[in-house]
Amino acid sequence: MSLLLVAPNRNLKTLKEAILAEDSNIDVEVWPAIENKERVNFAVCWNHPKHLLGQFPNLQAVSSLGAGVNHLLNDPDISEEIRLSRIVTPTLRGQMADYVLNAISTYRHHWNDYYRDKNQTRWEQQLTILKEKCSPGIMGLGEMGQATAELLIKNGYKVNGWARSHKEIEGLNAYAGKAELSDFLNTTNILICLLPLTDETNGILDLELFKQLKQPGYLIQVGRGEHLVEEDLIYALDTGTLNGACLDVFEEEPLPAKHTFWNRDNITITPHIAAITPAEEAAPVIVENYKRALSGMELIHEVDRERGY
Ligand code: NDP
Ligand code: OXD
Repeated sequence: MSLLLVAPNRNLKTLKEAILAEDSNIDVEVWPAIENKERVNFAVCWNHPKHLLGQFPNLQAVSSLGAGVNHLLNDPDISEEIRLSRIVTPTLRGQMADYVLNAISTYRHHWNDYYRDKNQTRWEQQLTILKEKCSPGIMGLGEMGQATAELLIKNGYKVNGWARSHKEIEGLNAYAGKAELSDFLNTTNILICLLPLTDETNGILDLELFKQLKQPGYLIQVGRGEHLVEEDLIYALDTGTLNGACLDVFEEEPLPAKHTFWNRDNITITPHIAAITPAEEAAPVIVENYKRALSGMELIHEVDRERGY
C-alpha cells in the first residue's frame, strides 16, 4: 500500500516529510519516480498530468492538494468508484479572507496607481473610495466565501452574499439561487467570485452579469479561470461597466506572456496565490484520509460527485 503525491513544478519534499512525521510507516511515493504502481491506493494531486491516474489499478481515493476539485471531477481517468476529497484548513480560509480584504483596500486607496506614479516621480492625489460607498458581494458562501464574508463584516463593510442555498451569517445580506441573483448584483459594486467550477458556474462572469452590478463595478476573481469570459471583462473595462479587476486565477496558467491582461493598468494579476495550503496543515488531513480510504470510511471533506463540488 502506498500514498502518491503528484504536483508538477511544486517541491513536495516538505509535504512528504510532514506526512512521514505524522506516520513514519506510510510508504510515500512522489511522482514521477514511482517504484510500484500496483501498490498505490491513495493519490494527492494538483495539476496532475493527463492519463496518469488511469495507471494505478488499486487506486481507491484521490485528494486535491487544494480546495478546488474541478481538476479531479473533469478527469475521465478517475472512475466513478474512486472517492474524491479536498483539503480545507483554517489557514487556507484565513489567507483567502485576507487576500480579498487586501484587494478591496488596494482598489479603494488606488495603491496600484501610486506604485506606478512613484516610478515616474509623479505626485497626483486621488480621492479614496469611501468604505460606505463599497458594497462587496461574494458569490459562493462555502469554506472560502464564509470566512471572507466574516472578515469583511468585521472590517466594517456592508456585505452581500449569494449561494445555492440561503445562509444565516450575522451581518450578511444573504441571497440564494438564480431567482435572487439580480437582486444580489444590483446591490453589489465589488464582486468577489468564490464559486466552485461546475457546469452551472462555467462562464458565469460575463458582460450581462457585470452590467447588473451597481456601477461602476470592480471584480475580484479568486475562483477558477473558467468562471470568467475573458473578452467580456475587457469590454466591460473599456466601456466603464467595470472600473478594474483583481485576478488570481486564469483559464490558462501560467498566464501566457502575450495575454492582453498583462498590458492593462486596471487589471491586477497575482499568480494563483490567494490561498495555498501549508504542508504542515495538509499532512494530518492527508494521513487521516489515507487511513479512512483504506478502511472504507467517509473521508474528511469528501466531494459530492452529484453536486459537482
Ligand atoms: P465550497 O464548495 O466550500 O463552497 C462553494 C459555494 O458555492 C457554496 O456556498 C455553494 O452553495 C456555492 N455554489 C455552488 N454552485 C452554485 C451555483 N450554481 N449558484 C450559486 N452558488 C453556488 O468551495 P470553497 O469555498 O472551498 O472554494 C470556492 C472556490 O475558491 C473554488 O472555485 C476553489 O477552487 C477556489 N479556491 C481558490 C483558491 C485560490 O488560491 N485562488 C484557493 C482555494 C479555493 P451552497 O452553500 O448552497 O452549496
Ligand atoms: C485551491 C486553489 O483550490 O489553490 O486550493 O485554487
